[in-house]
Amino acid sequence: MASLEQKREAFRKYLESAGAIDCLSKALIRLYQEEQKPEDACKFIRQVLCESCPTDEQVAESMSELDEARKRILELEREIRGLRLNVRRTASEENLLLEDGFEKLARDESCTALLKKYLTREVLDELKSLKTQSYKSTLLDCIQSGLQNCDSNVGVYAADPEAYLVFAALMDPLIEEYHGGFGKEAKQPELSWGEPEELENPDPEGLYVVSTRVRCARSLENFPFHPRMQEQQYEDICARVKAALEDLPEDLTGELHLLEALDESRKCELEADHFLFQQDDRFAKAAQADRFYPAGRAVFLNGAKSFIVWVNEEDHLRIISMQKGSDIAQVYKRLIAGAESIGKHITFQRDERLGFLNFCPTNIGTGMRASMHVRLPKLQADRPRLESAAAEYRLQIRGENGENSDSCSDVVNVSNKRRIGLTEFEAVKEMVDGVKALIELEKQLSEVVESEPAAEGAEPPAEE
Ligand code: CIR
Repeated sequence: MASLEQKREAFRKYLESAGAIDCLSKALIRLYQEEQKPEDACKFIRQVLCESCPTDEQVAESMSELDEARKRILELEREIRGLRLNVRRTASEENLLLEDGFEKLARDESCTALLKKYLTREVLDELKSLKTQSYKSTLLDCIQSGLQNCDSNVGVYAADPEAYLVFAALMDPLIEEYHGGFGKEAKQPELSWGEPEELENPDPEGLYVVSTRVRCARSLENFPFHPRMQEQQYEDICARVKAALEDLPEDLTGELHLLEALDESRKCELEADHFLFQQDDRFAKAAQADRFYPAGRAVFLNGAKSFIVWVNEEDHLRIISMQKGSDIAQVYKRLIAGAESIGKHITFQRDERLGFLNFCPTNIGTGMRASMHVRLPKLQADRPRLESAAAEYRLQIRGENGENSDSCSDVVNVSNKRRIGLTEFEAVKEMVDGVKALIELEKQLSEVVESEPAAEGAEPPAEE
């Protein structure tokens, strides 16, 4: 085995024969010869050894070129995304898809979508070659979700605000049926919040109602809806909303979280608390609600998490007020304060006849959905009774976890079904009166009224 001495000698020989000693000596001699000894001797030696090493200035210049190149790559990637998503079908491709979709709906006997009911052969022929002037939206842009999903309830989304007028032959009867009567001659009343204190708490003892929520959908003027949105428009909306949220009344102030900047742990936290909107709605996805996602998507939360704003989810804006318990007056007052404050900075899209215009025809007029999570075990066990009571009081019943969720717990989500043809106050009152009636019915069905307060349930989910 070689001794340390022998190993050293072998290494010295290697350095000599490989020219390393010469090279290092030259560098040291150069340093020796320098009259003005450099402050950084190592840097001097490095530069002598590597004659082609870049100077500090050259490195700085390369770094800035790299920065520019990175920016350009991002710009080009953005341009490619835009080009890809903006490829338009030819008229004949569009026609073929409409005809195929129409046939598919006709063949599907289980399909109960309003789209199927109102897209008659005559209506299809009347609308199939029309386009909105503002954004060149077509019939297919509006019905692509319903054609892909035969199990839709409605199946239609407006591709831009003008679509409600251009495709009125389909939209009008569908709106009339969904909202339980809003005929061609009907006109949405002026915005009227009414007096929140006049709303009676339907469960003052806190025995049935777990949580209360009121939301309104709003769109910004001069923007289309998802199918015709561009990446920049999502960002512009978000910037406008951000500026408006900076002027909220003090008790509503909070933080806007951009989805693209949200780190995973914060995202999970918000998701777990149900404050973050979900991206798994296949109906909205098929209507292209995920275009350029996550561009411009954001969630605002006040400190108490009782005032929330969703930006560029299904609608440009969802303004939400919610809390545990059944104090509807307080929840509604907060909603009004938030919506009014945002409305000072943003002009919302509103039509003379149809009121506030939003992506889904179920969310126009007031755009309001007031809801309560109510513990109704007896009624939940007697679905026909629950459903007939819901129809009588113009309510929509959903599962505890929002739309398209079946309720397998005792808690049901009760909301006003119609959003157009009544004032904002009336929409909320419709829900409150309905909840009161359902509680009465539940009491009748129960021999013993449970005495344990229901209000200690989980955080109310921020369903759409
Ligand atoms: C459907 O037709 O079933 C879906 N497009 C959802 C309709 C109503 N809900 C909504 O817009 N949030």
